[in-house]
Amino acid sequence: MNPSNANLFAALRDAFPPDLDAVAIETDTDTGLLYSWVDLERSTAMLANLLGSLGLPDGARIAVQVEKSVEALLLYLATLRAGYVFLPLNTAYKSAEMAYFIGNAEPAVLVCTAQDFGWLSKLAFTAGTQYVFTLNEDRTGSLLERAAVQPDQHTVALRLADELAAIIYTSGTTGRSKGAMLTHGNLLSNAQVLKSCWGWRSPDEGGDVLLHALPIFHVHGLFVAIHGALLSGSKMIWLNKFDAKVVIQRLPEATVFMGVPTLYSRLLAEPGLTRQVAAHMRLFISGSAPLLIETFKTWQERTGHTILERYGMSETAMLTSNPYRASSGERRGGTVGFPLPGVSLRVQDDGGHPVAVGDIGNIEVKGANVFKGYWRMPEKTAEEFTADAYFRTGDVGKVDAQGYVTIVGRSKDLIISGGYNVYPAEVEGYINELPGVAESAVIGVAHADFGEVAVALVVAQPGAVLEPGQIIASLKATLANFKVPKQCLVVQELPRNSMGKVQKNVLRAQFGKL
Ligand code: MLC
Ligand code: AMP
Repeated sequence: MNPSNANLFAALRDAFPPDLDAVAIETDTDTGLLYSWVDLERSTAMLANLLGSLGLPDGARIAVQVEKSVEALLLYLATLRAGYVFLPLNTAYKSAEMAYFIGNAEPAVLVCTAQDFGWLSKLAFTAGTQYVFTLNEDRTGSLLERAAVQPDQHTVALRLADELAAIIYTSGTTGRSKGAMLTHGNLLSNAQVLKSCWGWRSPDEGGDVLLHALPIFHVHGLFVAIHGALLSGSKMIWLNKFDAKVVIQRLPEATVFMGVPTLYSRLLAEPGLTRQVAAHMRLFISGSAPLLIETFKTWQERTGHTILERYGMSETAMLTSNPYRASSGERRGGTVGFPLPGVSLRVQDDGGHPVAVGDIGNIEVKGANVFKGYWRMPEKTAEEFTADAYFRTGDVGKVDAQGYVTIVGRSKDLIISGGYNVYPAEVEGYINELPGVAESAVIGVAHADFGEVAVALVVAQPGAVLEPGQIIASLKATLANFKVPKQCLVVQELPRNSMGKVQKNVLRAQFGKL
């Protein structure tokens, strides 16, 4: 490797194990495909050569909205390798959301499924995208056809640590999504810290096997899980979709599993989850949303394993983690552990002063993992950083005398549903545009499966009659399904404070038990 090359791919490839013919990824499709490390090397070279042949400008964005597949992962790695910027998009996003992302990011290349090619290519070409390729879950499509005729050797593009590797869109508090710009340095530094903190084992240390069941268009499945496995030369068992029964079936072959809390509660609902099937496991990690203490305890009782909970976000990758090694402390349920090495984390009051140990305040962070800013939103970026360069996470929490961090809430109006973020402001914006709607408020309500789900309270315009089922159906046609309120209620008015602001706490108290 060129030591001056800070390209994340170079570091990941450097960690490939000596036996390149060994299995790197095993899928769980009916065909049970095996990909060796040589396959990863050659296929990312071919895809990177394809991207390189297109004459794209430096910093070009490669937007990708495809179903999860190993080939989608290869495309991510090839984008890094070629030095372009990866822009993954949730497959749940519909046309209005996609129009915004494409218009805002102006990707040079879009990769989508053949099924969506018609409408998405029209949208992309109108926005100035030069190339639209297709990639389907069954490995068909123009992307792989075009890559198949490319050479299988490729020199990794030279990148500096502060050059962009990926843009991850996070929904916006004001309804506008913001693209978090993550650099090669952000991602690599975080991956290296997690490799050491979570004790990832290279093949000569006995090896790890990651059972990968998360989507790969967000930080958790794409960065935390995949970088961990690749940086330690570990094999992955690759599931395109989460299915509790299949996860339990494959657990005896795995050593590491990562999930959002919904995955853990769905696994607990399966009688097949026993100590015996989990006996070979080294580590269960949870994050992206609060893990209920009941889930933490029941998991311990059923499997004999203590889930390690960690905390992070799209803008920062991982920030804190419960200890992996007993010598560093116990894994404490209800907490997200200690700040990771290299992360400075502080709790401030609304006036920007530190709170006393154990007191609640706003969590602010600094470190090599913290993103470069929001794509083309310098004012928004400036707002989210303090004068001394700490990033305001929007999470509210406390740090106890031993240093354990607990997240107690959020100052940002955000609902986390099954590990996906739903910004009420965005959903309200869509509801308010529907005929007959005067105004609306979207709140988060506790839910046994998703932890929290969105519920809408809607006020009709004078004389209008609103049909809740119709409102939900209209939203389903335009918005990603996970953002659509699971319930909609028509109310006479919304409670407001003296400033005229809707009092969501009052609504949560009134409707929170729905
Ligand atoms: C699916 N639905 C959801 C939903 N997922 N609704 C609310 N919240 C969700 N998360 C909808 C479906 O569209 C469907 O609607 C209905 O709910 C039932 O769906 P399902 O079949 O039960 O869902 P399933 O496909 O099994 O998906 C559930 C899930 C998935 C939990 C497996 O949501 C998931 O993979 N979540 C993980 C998200 C994740 O990776 N987050 C990490 C973000 S990174 P209908 O109307 O059709 O019935 C991050 C940073 C960090 O946060 O710290 O990690
Ligand atoms: P995202 O923008 O999708 O990356 O979501 C990041 C947000 O998820 C954080 O700001 C937190 O609010 C939340 N989050 C992540 N991990 C945890 C956790 N372990 N406990 C509580 N909240 C979490």
